[in-house]
Amino acid sequence: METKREFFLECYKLGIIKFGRFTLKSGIESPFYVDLRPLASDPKILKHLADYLLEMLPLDNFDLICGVPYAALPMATAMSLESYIPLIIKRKEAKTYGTKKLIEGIFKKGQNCLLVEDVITSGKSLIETIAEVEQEDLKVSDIVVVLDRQQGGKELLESKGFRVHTLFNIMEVCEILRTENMLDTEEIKRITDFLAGNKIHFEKERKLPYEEKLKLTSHPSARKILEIALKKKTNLIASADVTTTAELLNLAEKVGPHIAALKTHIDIITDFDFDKTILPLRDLAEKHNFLLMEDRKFADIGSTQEMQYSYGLYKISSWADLITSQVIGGYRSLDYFLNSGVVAILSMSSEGCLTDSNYFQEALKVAETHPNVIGGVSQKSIGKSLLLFTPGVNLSAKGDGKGQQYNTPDYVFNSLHTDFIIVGRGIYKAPDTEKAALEYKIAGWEAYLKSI
Ligand code: BMP
Repeated sequence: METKREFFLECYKLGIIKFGRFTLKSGIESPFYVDLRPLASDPKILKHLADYLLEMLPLDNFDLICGVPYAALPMATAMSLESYIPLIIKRKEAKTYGTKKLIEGIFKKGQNCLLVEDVITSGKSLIETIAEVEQEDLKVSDIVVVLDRQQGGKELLESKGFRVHTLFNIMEVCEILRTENMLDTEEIKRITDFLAGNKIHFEKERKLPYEEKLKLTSHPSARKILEIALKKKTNLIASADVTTTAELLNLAEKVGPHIAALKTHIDIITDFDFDKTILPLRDLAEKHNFLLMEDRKFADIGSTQEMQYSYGLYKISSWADLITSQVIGGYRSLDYFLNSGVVAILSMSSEGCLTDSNYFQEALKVAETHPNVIGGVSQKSIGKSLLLFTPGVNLSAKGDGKGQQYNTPDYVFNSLHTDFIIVGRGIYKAPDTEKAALEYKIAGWEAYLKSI
């Protein structure tokens, strides 16, 4: 392939950028006008463009490609053909008949979709597109753009946690044209002045630091976990998905110094014995200052949940600082969880799970209003008043071959405004569990500090 500069000059010959005085859609007068649609009419250029765009991207991260209509549709198609990443098509308006679908093609909930855009200006149309794609329960982490007009759109999207990859920006192409004597310095000055006065200004939405979250909650369990996070500088919850008491206690002892809570599935312990399992576990929690979170995922009517919570072998209410519960039984089904902070399951990390956007919104309403609920488990961001617990976090794996889908700590803190990460196999399956816990603790804390 030719160099990027040579490639730009080839593209420029197709008349994609014009200099002069142009009135934009917004009514503003601009000294340049960009229209990348002609690129699609030259197959060789379109193919090279697809290659240049693909070259910049971490391709393993994407399950799907989608172009923002219309100019980026041929670009996304060409990228799909070159990379074999399946294409989906976003309509500009939903059909008013038949399926009323906004996104066409074959896709599954939870898949990560790369967005392709021709030109980015304010970033507002991309934000709308992202919302529509997310509405279908797809994820967006990366956007690739051919030309950045350098008016703040890229920065706006980055402030919201998206990775924005751009092939060219306007000042860079002006410089290429100047050295080719195709643009004079006076014109470049007009462009620089225009850009200086036409940047969009935005407030970066801030993730609330733990100190501020503490001010928003009076629930003792929420306060405890926030205080531990601040004291131990950790937002890590280790998931102890092990099947014997010995393994559970061994793991708790090793990871204890690095975690804010240990999450149990107590019903998978084959040799469970209250005195031999729970009493030493509570001692370890005391010794290393972490909470116990029982991931029971209650999902019944209130009266049954009340019994499941306090009776049977496990007597969860007597030892769990936090419990997880579905909210499928409705608001009142949560009334009996009086000794532990409830973490409501709002959406799940597994492929094809049924917690669609409507379920999520309804579940969130219950969680936000019920006094026993301190937070939610979710792969999406939630309001500031609740604590967000995000499982499906792994520093190296993308999935587990059984439907689990992983994100990195950086992604979940930046994009979702997570408060606590939940890590299972990344720690307990590691050759050195203590070292792995420390690694996740550091990665989680650094990602948190970057996000506030
Ligand atoms: P791992 O990091 O090994 O994939 O473990 C994740 C843990 O979080 C498991 O205990 C699982 O039950 C739990 N979990 C999850 O993975 N996704 C959800 O949506 C909710 C969960 O509680």
